[in-house]
Amino acid sequence: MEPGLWDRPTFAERLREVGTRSYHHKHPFHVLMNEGKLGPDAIRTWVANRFYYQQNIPIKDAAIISNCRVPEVRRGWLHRIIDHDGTREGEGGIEAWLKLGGACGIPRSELLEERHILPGVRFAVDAYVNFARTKPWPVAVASSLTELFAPDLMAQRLAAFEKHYTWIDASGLDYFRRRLTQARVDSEEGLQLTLSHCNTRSLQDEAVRALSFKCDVLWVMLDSIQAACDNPARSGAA
Ligand code: AHQ
Repeated sequence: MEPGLWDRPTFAERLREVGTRSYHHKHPFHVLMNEGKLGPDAIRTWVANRFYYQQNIPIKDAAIISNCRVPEVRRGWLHRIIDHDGTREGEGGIEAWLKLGGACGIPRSELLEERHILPGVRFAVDAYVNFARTKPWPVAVASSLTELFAPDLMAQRLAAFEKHYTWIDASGLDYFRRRLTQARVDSEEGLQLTLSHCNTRSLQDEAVRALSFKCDVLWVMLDSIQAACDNPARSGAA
């Protein structure tokens, strides 16, 4: 074994430490959301800006596939594009997010025109897509491992929306219900790929840095959204 190379349990622990420390479940905006303390405008600003993230997930995943020369890995990763784009018009996670927008009173056209996207959100999401385009595919896979921490957050969020945000039609929450299980499946798949294909200490270190970078992407998106909610006049996003 290469000197300094972490064994799988140690490598997995190093990755989990990043999320435990830096995942956006701790962000003040999510804390307020899960405590039911956000008003409708704040929820709508979050939904409208997160839509830009959702739209770009399949673009990011296609970038990973385009950089990967292992057919078995490409076959396994392909479902992520279909999960978001569906197999036909009106299906998939992006469509479910449009329905969430509609349930919050955001016209579909406004989401699709990216009418409310904040500069900080656009820059963070574009940085994530460019990261996936330019890094070795196992490192880009590692950046998706923020989803190891998503199921607990999704469960908290779903409970909070059902309890505190009853002005949003419950059918709009289908996306979160779907992610409860999908995030667990996807993150386990991503973890095994990372543990197997980041097979030098240098790639292991890059994978840990990739996960930290992605935690920053998610964190700064919420910083931008919270700042816009605190200063709606200046942001022009509401
Ligand atoms: O809805 C989310 C999603 O589809 C994905 C894909 C994955 C990736 O490839 O980076 N990450 C991710 C996430 C989704 N939802 C976020 C949320 O808080 O609702 C969490 C986010 C993630 O944990 O990376």
